[in-house]
Formats: sequence, structure tokens, C-alpha cells
Amino acid sequence: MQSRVVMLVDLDYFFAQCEELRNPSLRGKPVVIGMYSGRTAESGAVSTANYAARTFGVKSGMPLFQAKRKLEGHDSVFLPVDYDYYEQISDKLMLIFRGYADVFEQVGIDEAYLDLTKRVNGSYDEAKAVGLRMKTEVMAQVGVTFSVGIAPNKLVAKIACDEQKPDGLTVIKPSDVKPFLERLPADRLLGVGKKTSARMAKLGINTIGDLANFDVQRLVEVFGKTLGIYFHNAGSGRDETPVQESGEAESISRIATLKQNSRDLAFIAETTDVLCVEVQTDLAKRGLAFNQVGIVAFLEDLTVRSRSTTLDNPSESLNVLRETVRGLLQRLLDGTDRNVRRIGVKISMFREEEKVQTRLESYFG
Ligand code: DCP
Ligand code: CA
Ligand code: CA
Repeated sequence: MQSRVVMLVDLDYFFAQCEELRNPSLRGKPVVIGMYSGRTAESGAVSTANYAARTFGVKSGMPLFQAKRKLEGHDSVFLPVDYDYYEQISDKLMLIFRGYADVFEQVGIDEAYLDLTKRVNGSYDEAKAVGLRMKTEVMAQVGVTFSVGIAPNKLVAKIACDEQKPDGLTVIKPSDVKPFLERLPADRLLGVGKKTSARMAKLGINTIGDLANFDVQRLVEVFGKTLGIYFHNAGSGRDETPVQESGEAESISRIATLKQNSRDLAFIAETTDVLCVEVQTDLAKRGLAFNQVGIVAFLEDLTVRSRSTTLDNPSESLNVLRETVRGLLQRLLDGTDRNVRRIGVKISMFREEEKVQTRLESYFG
């Protein structure tokens, strides 16, 4: 049987890179994105940091005051998380990545698996060329870098991707899987955290190679059946999990802040009409139809209202989308006497047939 060709793309220092994109004068300086808890001005944790900040030892999850201390005396920049903006960039990128895949699975905001097997006819050299083309296109169209891992399955693609960052590209052909994994520490495997790796070390398991050679019965005794068998397979780089369309990637949304707070339908519709065009353009690129439409409004008092509806028949029409959104907007305004500050439009795709098809394929190989 032909090996699969699975690619993982992972955006580099994603939240911080988005901030650099918005404000290029940040480039070269240490940039830290903080999740501020709001209790005191300094309390909270590091969400991520660019590579310049990482050279000073700043890491995701670290308390912000600690990051501040590490960067003291350096010309660094601390910014709060702006998730809506990062999501907009992510949506744009995912749309480009999707175009390169037979099957596409977004994982979180900054990662995606692509099954390329058919597209490259099983060739790892061709897959590498595709990865390089993607980098060029993404740099030209959006202006960000990402790292790529290419391997026969998701498990190894993930580890390969982590191997070279930022802007890396690592290819592990089927015949290279064993020598590649053997030398790596066991905690590079998904599911091996601090506790597990300490338990493994007691058993004399330090590298993934040690895990592969370890008696599977003992692993099951120590870690239980499910984990034991998973570790045994993972140690040898075996993973049959298919790349699958995820639910999350099946909707497209856009959000915008109004020029001024308002509850005037015609005024707000000027903005939603633009959002509709953007959403519908994305949809058309994917050649899909929508059957659900939703709007979300952030009101002046910071409360959130939403309305949604399901169409009788899936549609691709911009007019249908605009009119449906206006109808929802009317309903939403009828339900409140406050002004709207921000407004978002979201459509969900109609792809029942395809979903069922993928599910069957994953059951029956
Ligand atoms: N993130 C977060 N808190 C964490 C880890 C991550 O808020 N503890 C957010 C910020 C990251 C994004 O998720 O930008 C993606 O996480 P990654 O683990 O992929 O890390 P980065 O993209 O920041 O860096 P890398 O270049 O190592 O992938
Ligand atoms: Ca990343
Ligand atoms: Ca990631």
C-alpha cells in the first residue's frame, strides 16, 4: 500500500507575528503578547513571544512580571491579546492552505493538517516543493512565515514540524521515520508531559527509540491499556488517524466595529453588506454553499446579542446573504433599545454529503 503524505503547517510565534504584521516597526524588538488578568496592571501570563524575546528566556505561560524582569533594560514591547484580529489573519491563511490539500483539517487557530497523498501522487519530493510554494504564496499574500512538517502520518508530521522553527520545513520519508524518532527524547511525543516522562525515565525510557524497544505488556501494566498501546505505536511512529475536515473550519465569519455606535438599520447594514461580500468571496473560492446565517452584535453596554437562521435551501448568492442578514439585524434591533458597537456575520457551510463520505472513509479505510 502507498504511504500517505501528511503535512502539518504551524504558524510561527503566531500572535506576536500578527502584531508585527500590523506594526512593522516592532520587528527586531522583543515582543511579548500578554493575557492580562486585570487584577493589577502587571498580573497575567505570557500568551506568546517573538523569537527575539525568546532569546531572553521568555516563554508561553510564564507570569508577565517574570517576562518583564527578563527584558528589563531592553527595548521591548508588551501588548494585550487581540484575538479577533489574529482570527482574521488565521482565516485568510487557512483559506490559502486549504487550496493545497486533498483533505484539510484545521487544528486551533494556528495549525492545520493537509493530506497531500493524491495531489502529489505519493511523492515526498513533490510534497516538499508544494511546501516551498506555499511559503512563497503566503509571504506574498499575507506576509507571514510558518513551519512545515511532512511525514507519512499526523503524529510524525507534528514532531517533524517542531524540528526546525521558525520558517522551517522538515521532510521525514517513510524509510526515515525510525532513525528520525529513535534519537529524540520521549517527551517530544504528544501525550508525554512532565509526569509521564518522569515515570518513563524510571523504567529506563529516555528516547522515543527506548519506547519502541520497550516490552508492550509492561507499558500496558504501567500506563493502562489505551495509553500503553498508544505509546507503543507512537514510539514506532505508527499512527493511522486520518486527516479529517473539522467542524470549526466549516464556518466563515467576519466582524467589524461601526464608525459610530448606532441602532439605525440602514447605517449598520452598510457595514454588514461589506462583511457579506468578504464572507461570500471566501465561500466562492471554496466552491461551497451556505445554509446557516448568523449575526453577532456587541452593544454599547458591552453585552452581546446574536441571531441566526437556517435556510430551506443551501445558497451561494450574495443577495440572499445580504437580505438574510438584514432580516436578522431587524430582529436583533427589535429585541434591544441599545446602540450596536461591533457587528459580525457568520455563515456555516452546507456539506452534509462530503461529511458523511469522509466519515465512511475513516471507518472503512
Ligand atoms: N498560546 C497561548 N498560550 C499558550 C500557548 C499558546 O495563548 N500557553 C497562543 C499564542 C500562540 C498561539 O496560541 O501564538 C499558537 O501557539 P503555538 O504553541 O503554536 O506557539 P507560537 O505560534 O506562538 O510559537 P511557535 O513559533 O513556537 O509555533
Ligand atoms: Ca505556532
Ligand atoms: Ca500551534
